Amino acid sequence: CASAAEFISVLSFWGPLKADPKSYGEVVLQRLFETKPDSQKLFPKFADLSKEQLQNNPDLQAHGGIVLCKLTEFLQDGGQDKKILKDLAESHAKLHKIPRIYFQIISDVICEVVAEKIEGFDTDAQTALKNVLKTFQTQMGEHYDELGFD
Ligand code: MNH
Repeated sequence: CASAAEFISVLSFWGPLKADPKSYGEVVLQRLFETKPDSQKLFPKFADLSKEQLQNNPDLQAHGGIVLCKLTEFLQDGGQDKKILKDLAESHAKLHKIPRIYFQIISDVICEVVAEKIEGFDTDAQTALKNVLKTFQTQMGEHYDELGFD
């Protein structure tokens, strides 16, 4: 589990992502779909779109913004308020039907994108982000267990 210091370390370089969630979220989703094309099929809105149609796509940018804002909320809360991820796990398991393995995949993508785009993101910060996203996945996994979903 990530320490409070690790949440603070991640927040110390999260400013650009908090300020521009749509742009970073767009890159994360595009990279997710490239890395793991299966993941695109899990989004009814995006399943049938070509790579070209995913460029400068306002829906993709909007959804990227939604994802990044929720992640920022989790970071700022320090993983304390269990309800944030309980609600997220419920919608993703029951409504969107996203197997938990995809949270591992998107976490790796987020680490990769942040390492590329954020200046001064050193190895300590990388480890902190990895651990914080591990905490995110663990907590999501506990809710998935309760819901009896893969
Ligand atoms: Mn996801 C909707 C946050 C990872 C597929 N996601 C939402 C919503 C939020 C959100 C917030 C809108 C509210 C809700 O339905 O609960 N999602 C996240 C976060 C992560 C995440 C913070 C991880 C980080 N989501 C994923 C992954 C997938 C996925 C991984 C699939 C591979 N999410 C969806 C789908 C929707 C959604 C599908 C519904 C989109 C729509 O049609 O509007």
